[in-house]
Amino acid sequence: MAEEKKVTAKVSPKKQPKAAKELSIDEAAIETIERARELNIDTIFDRAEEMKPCNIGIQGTCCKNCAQGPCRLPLTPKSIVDGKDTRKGLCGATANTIAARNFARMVAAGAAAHSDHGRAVAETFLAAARGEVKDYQIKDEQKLLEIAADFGVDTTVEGENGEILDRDIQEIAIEVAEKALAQWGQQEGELITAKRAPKQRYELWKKLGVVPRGIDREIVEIMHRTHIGVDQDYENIILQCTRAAIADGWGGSMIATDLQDILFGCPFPVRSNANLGVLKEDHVNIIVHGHEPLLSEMVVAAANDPEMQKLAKEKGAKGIQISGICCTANEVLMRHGIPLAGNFLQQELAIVTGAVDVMVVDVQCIMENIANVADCFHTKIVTTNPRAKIRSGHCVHIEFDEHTAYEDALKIVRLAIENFPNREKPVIIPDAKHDLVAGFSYEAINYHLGGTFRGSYTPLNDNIINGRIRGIAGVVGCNNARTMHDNFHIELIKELIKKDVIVLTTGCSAIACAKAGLLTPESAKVFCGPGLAEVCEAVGIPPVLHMGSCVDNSRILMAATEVVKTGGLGNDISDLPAAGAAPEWMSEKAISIGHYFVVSGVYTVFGGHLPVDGAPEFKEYLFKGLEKIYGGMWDVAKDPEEMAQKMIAHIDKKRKELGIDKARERILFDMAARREMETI
Ligand code: SF4
Ligand code: MSK
Repeated sequence: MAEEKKVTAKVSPKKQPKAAKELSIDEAAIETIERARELNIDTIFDRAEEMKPCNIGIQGTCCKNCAQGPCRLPLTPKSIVDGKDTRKGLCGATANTIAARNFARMVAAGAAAHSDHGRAVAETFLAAARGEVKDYQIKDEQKLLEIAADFGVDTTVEGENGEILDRDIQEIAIEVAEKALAQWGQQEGELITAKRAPKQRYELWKKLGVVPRGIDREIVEIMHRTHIGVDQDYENIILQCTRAAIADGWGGSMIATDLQDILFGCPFPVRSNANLGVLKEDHVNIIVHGHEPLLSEMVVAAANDPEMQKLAKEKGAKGIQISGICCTANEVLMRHGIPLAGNFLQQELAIVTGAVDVMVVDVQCIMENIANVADCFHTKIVTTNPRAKIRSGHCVHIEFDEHTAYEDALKIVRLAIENFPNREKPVIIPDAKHDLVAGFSYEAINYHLGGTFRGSYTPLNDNIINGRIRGIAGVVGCNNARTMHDNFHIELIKELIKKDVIVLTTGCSAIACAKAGLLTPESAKVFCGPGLAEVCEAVGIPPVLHMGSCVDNSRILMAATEVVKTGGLGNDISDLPAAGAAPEWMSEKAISIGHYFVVSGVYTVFGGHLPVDGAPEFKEYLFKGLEKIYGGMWDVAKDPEEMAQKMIAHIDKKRKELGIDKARERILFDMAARREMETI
C-alpha cells in the first residue's frame, strides 16, 4: 500500500487585525471598537482592513463611462514610450482625459449634494415667507435685510407723501426667497452671490468666463461634457469644474447657510460638549445624523414638548437626550448647544453603546451599515428623506414634510420613547466628554473682534499685520477609514496653532477638534504659540473657531472676503497669508469644496492622495497650472507634519509678498528677548 502522502495545505495565516488604539486617537472610539469586536459586530474599521482600495481606481485612471469599458489605465514604467504616454481607452481617451473626467464628476456630485440641500432650504424658506408652513418662521430679520441688499430686493418703500417707510418683512422675505430659488434654474446671466467675492476675484472670474450662469446648469454641463466622446481636453473640463464649484461654494452652499440663519437664527458663541460620553444611560437617546437642519431643528423642538417629556418619564426615562453626528450635529450645536456625539467614523460606534433608541437620518454621509449594527441592538434607524432610504428590515421610514414638520418630528420622538424600554444589551457608554465653545458665524467673529456697536475684522487684520497671528488656516472635512481616525486633523491643527496660525474649522474636522479639547478659550494657553495665545486671551476666543457644517464653508469664504475688504492684506483672497486643508477627506463634496477654495485663490492641501496620480500631466495642471491662473492651487501631503510645513511655508511666502514678514520677525525677537531675560 502506497504510503499516504501527507499534504499540508498552505494556509496563509489570517492577518491579525490592527489593535483599536492603532485605528483612532479618540479614547471613546477605541473603547467602542473593542466592544464591537467583542460582540462580533463588524464596523468600517474592520472592513477597511479587509478590503484594500483598487490600485487603478486610486490613480484616477479607470473609466466606466460607457459599456465598452471599464478601461483601466494604470501608470506603469511601460506607459511612457519615447517620452510619450501611450495609454488609451477603447475610444482613445487618454489617462489625462479619464482622470479629469473622473475628477469633474466628483465635483458635480459634491456640488449637487450641497446645492440640493440648499434648494430644500430655499423651498421651505419660500413656503415660510408665504405663510404656507406653520412650523418655520423668519427668526433673524437683521440677516434677512442684509441678504436682501445682495439680491437687489428693496427693504424700504416710498409713502404717500414721499417719506421712506420700512417695507413689510414678509414681503421682503418672499422676494428674497423667489430670487434665491431662481439661482438654481437660471440659464443665463450670473449667479447673484458670486459678486460677494472680493472685487478683484470677481473680475478675474468674469475675465475667464467662469462666473456660473445658474447652479443646476453648471452641474448638468459637467455630466454632459464627461459623457463618452464630448470634452476631451482636461483644461477645458476643469474650466467647467470651476463654474460648478463656484456655483456650490458661492451659490448653493452660501444660500443654504444664509437662509438657514434667517430661519433658525444666526449662530453666536454657545457652550456644549462632545463625544460619546454625552449619551445618557437613564435618558431616551435620539441621535440626529446627516446634514439638513430642517429636520433636526424640529426634532429638538419636539423633544422639549411637555407631552413628550411626560411620556418619557412614564416609560421610566429621566428625560430625552438629543445629540448629533456629522453635520446635522454641527447645525444644532451652532444654534442650540446640542452636544456632539461624534463624527463620521463614529456613527456605527454610537449604536454599539446600546444606548441609542433612535438614530434619525436625512441625507449624506449615512453609512448603509448602521442598519446592520442597529440590527444587533434595539436601536431603530429612522430615514426621513425621499432621496435617502435604506433597504433594511431594521429601518423605519417616516417621511418628513415641511407642511407637517412638527407632527413628523413628534412621531420620531415618540418612537424613540417607546423604544426606550426595549434595550436588550448592556448599555456601555464611554466616559469621554469634552467642553467646547462653538457658534462662530462670520457675523459672530465680527462682533467678537470689534464689539456690539463697531463690529469689525480690523483687530484680526492688525494682529496679522503686526505678526502676533502668523496667518489663517481653514481646516475642514471628513474622516477617512484609510487613515487613523482624527489623528491627521488634530496633529495638523496643534502644529498650526503652535506656530500662531488661527484655525477656522467646519464639518467632521470641527467635531474632532471638539473631542480633543481645542475648542475652548482655555486651550489657547496650552496649545498656542505666544502671539496667538495673547490674542485669544485678550478677545476671549478659542484658537480654533467652529464655523459650522459642510455648507458653512461658505462662512469661511465670507470671513476671508471680509479680511480682504478690511484692508492692509492685499486686494484678493490669493494675497492673504492663508491656506486650506482637508486632512482626512473622503467625500465627493470635499473635492467640490477643495476646488472652490482653489479657484477662490486659496492654497489647498488634501491629506493622503487625490485620485490623479495616474495622470501626471493633468496632476501637474491641477497642482501648478491653476496657481498661475487663480493664485490658489491643489496639493497633497502624506502626513500632518508635511501638511503643516507646506501650509506654513505658503503663509510665510504671502507675508513676505505683503512686506509684513519683518513685523513677525520683530515679534519673535521680542519673545526670544523676553525668554532670555527670564533666564537671567
Ligand atoms: Fe473606455 Fe472610452 Fe468607454 Fe471610457 S468612454 S469606458 S475610456 S471606451
Ligand atoms: S459630514 S462630508 S464626513 S465633513 Fe458634513 Fe463629515 Fe465629510 Fe460628511
